[in-house]
Amino acid sequence: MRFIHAADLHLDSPLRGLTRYAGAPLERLRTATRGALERLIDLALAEPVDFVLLAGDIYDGDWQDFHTGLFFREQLVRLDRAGIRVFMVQGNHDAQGVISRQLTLPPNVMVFKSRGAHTERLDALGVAIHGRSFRERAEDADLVPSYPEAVPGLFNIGLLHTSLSGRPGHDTYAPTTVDTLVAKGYDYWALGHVHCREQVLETPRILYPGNLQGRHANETGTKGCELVRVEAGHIAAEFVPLDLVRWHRLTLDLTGMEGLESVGAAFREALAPRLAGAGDLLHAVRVTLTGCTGLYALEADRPGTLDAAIRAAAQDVAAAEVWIEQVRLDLTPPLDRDRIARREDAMGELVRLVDALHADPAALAELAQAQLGGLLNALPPEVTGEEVPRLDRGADLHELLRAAEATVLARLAGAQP
Ligand SMILES: [Mn+2]
Repeated sequence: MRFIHAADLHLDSPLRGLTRYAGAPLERLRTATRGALERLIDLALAEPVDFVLLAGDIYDGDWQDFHTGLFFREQLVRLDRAGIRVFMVQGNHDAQGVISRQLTLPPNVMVFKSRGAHTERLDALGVAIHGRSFRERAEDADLVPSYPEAVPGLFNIGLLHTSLSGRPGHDTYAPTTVDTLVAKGYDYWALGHVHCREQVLETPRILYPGNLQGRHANETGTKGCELVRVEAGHIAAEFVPLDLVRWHRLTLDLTGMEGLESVGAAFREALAPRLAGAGDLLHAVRVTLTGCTGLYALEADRPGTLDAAIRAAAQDVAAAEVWIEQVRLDLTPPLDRDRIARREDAMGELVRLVDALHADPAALAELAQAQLGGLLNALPPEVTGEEVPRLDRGADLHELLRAAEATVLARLAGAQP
């Protein structure tokens, strides 16, 4: 018996904030969630598997129009023609109360109801599948107590969208505990909701496959589904990558580097191991440059220099297609702050002022509001995503202040004989 366990397809998930990057491969990013689903269906047909489990968040939210639903349906029809059944639950993103339009799904597809959990028996395969959908986005109750008891003699699978007892970066929905799941006596808990693949427990198998396709720089690494084989109650599973765009975060320490060539070389060296074995992928990379380097002065003098150096290095990568989503700078200039603070010139005055502001959060907040409040309020919503510093967050203000100091110090240092 073979089946596929996938979750969190988030079909047609909008490209939050990406449109602001000139030269972004928008079409490939936009269609990636669909392409990953096509690959999932290709895999199901090629094996072929006996059935496919989808553990919620098929959709990212209510459809803009019928195209999203029709695309999903079209892929299900391919499985229907091959006699492969699909069992699915709805999660917080595609709960019944969230999706306003309706389509009748092909006869091979079974969507578990939200009214209560129930069981689908596949006696020929010796399988019982238990599941329950979300009625509304905010499902606060533990759904597991409503799940039926395990059917003796069958391989029991629980299909559930849940945050378990909480996962960083994921909202709490249908919370439950590992102990509660284990106590049900099922053989396999096919979970959804957490976008990072995680095997929670080996026996019984409790697993999040992660989402099918990463959607932004917070969803890094290989994405795909779980291909599960069961023989005489024994589980042998493998993770199968299905993503078309793979997100990476690279942090490069430039400490001691003086030339732009060494920055490019360091980038290519750090990226190389991430590119192995995936030739047709687009790699989307967010780069953060850290460390103490004299290159800071070059960047302060000609802003954009380091960003361009990284993009140039990406052009030279022949082994794969690489797109630099963003280059973030978290550099410190090679200056002795303590010594500068004792000086009687403009640099010394600046460092003392900055120290005073770091020590007086109220004054810092007031200054930031006066200098930046109007600007931040005027930014269009596509710019003010999670990445924009928030004036009501002290940590962000200290970060801004450190960056401002570094820029001004670099300029002052550059202006000195
Ligand atoms: Mn999700």
